[in-house]
Amino acid sequence: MEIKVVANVLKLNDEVAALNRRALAEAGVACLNIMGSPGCGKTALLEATLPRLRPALKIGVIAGDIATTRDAERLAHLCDGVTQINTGGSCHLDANQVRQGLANLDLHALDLVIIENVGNLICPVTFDLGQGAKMGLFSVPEGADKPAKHPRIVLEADLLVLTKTDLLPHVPFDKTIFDADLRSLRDDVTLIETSVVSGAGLDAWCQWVRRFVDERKGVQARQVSQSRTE
Ligand SMILES: Nc1nc2c(ncn2[C@@H]2O[C@H](COP(=O)(O)OP(=O)(O)O)[C@@H](O)[C@H]2O)c(=O)[nH]1
Ligand SMILES: [Mg+2]
Ligand SMILES: [Zn+2]
Repeated sequence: MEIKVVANVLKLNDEVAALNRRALAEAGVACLNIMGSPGCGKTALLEATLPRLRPALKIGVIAGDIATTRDAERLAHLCDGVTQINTGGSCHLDANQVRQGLANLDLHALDLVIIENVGNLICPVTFDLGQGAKMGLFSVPEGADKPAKHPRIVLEADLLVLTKTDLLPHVPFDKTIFDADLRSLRDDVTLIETSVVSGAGLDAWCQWVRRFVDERKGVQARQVSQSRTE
């Protein structure tokens, strides 16, 4: 009985996620769902790179947190629209919350919506939000064993980022173990190593984002024209 209830919740979520995906496709907006533990550097990465990605890309942000509007406040002046979703205790965003967040953004004026998910590496991975790509963050001070302990994000992410590499000389972090665990889970995974302090990897991340937006818009345009001829 328990299992059936959980399955129904996820089924309903998936139906709303499909509506989100369709709304994004019709507006021609790519969407990236960023997941990582609390404090791994999700907002800091956006603060450091949104000014480089704009104005060429018009970017909206949906920030998910249990409480406060602090991330939205940090990002408001750096993007073309921001919505904060307070989950009121829930440890992940669901598709319905994102649907409300999307309704608060002027999608036709955007190229990309970035979702900063609630800081957590467990259930956010299981909730489809309608995104076109998932990105997982690990940070150096969390320790090298986190990919092995959180295999699902490694298996499902379109991009992984290792943040805070400026701290490598200062904290014990066995990069050999980190890399070996990643590769044993997924040989083909793309990993970008970043630091907002040294600036390392920020260009590579921006390049990845630009390419993702281009490719995603191409896929969406084909899907929309195909659905109109059906
Ligand atoms: N040394 C260092 N600290 C960082 C880096 N990125 C973020 N931080 C710090 O880590 C803390 C949490 O960052 P934040 O972006 O709020 O994390 P979030 O909870 O994942 O959004 C803040 O004190 C940041 O200044 C980095 O690349 N290097
Ligand atoms: Mg944040
Ligand atoms: Zn949760």
